[in-house]
Amino acid sequence: WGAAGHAVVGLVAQTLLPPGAARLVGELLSGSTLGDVAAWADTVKRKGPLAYTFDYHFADAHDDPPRDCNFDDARDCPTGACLVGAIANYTRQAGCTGPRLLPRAQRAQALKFIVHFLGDIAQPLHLFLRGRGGNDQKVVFDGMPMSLHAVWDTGMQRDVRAAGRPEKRIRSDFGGSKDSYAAHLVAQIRAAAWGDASAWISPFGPDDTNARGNSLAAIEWAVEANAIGCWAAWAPYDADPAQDFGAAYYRDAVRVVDHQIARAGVRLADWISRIAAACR
Ligand code: DCM
Ligand code: DCM
Ligand code: DCM
Ligand code: ZN
Ligand code: ZN
Repeated sequence: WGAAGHAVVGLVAQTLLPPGAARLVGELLSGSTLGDVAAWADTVKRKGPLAYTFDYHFADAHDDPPRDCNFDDARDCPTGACLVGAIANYTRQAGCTGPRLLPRAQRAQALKFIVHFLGDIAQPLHLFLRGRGGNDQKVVFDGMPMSLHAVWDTGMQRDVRAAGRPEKRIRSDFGGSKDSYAAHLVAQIRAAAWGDASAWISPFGPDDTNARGNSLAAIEWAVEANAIGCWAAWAPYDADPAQDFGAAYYRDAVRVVDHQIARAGVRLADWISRIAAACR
């Protein structure tokens, strides 16, 4: 997601945090909210001392979408240098279950990575090798050239960096307000618009990892987002790569964007509340 999508994931989660978890967040972030810090990880991944985190924003399924979609942790993240490994690593750094508590600044930074990566793992195109997650598929969205990846990251929502680009969902339905969009998603969650949201919570928790050190819950989320990307992102792309993606493609895919951002917000609130429970 772009900055707006990440912020909305954070805003949804912040609203759903139980009091103990909200206290931990307030302490570590010095009063900033999950919405404030959600996009930070994208600002440090390209250059500077944290450039090694670039690969942590996605996980390349070596599958063949849309004919055959699957995410296989052993095949697709063997070294842990991808989303499902990064989520385990930063969860450990932020929490209180290790041999000793890490310095506060390191825990705060780890929390900011968690907020971001639980968003990225719900963006279906972050779970595909094909076209580097759709970056190589050059398409048109409401008359503007962009990659298929950018259609999902920003085109369908709103990129605060680029006023001239589409702000489709947030602009056309929420008056340009991320807060209104987040409030709408929270209302949908509470009304069980997608069914019981507690079913989105993995039986695996922050401490559950496999032999590669990858997060078992994150692997479930990766498998799910890859399967969704198969029919929601790739099949309608291949049906007509020359279409304007702001029309029929948008109308179908934006429902999936809502669902995935809502899922990410619910999972993030639960994840942080479980981390906080181990800190008391
Ligand atoms: N992003 C951001 N701030 C930056 C760089 C990127 O908020 N300084 C967000 C908006 C982008 C998204 O990250 O659309 C995806 O990053 P990119 O496509 O540049 O890798
Ligand atoms: N922070 C951020 N984005 C914001 C506000 C704050 O990434 N919009 C980060 C910077 C710090 C942490 O949150 O690491 C706490 O911020 P501060 O100490 O400035 O309140
Ligand atoms: N990306 C991805 N899968 C890849 C490579 C990149 O999902 N295999 C994401 C990371 C950025 C965006 O795509 O958010 C832009 O990547 P790039 O800077 O490589 O064009
Ligand atoms: Zn992206
Ligand atoms: Zn990212």
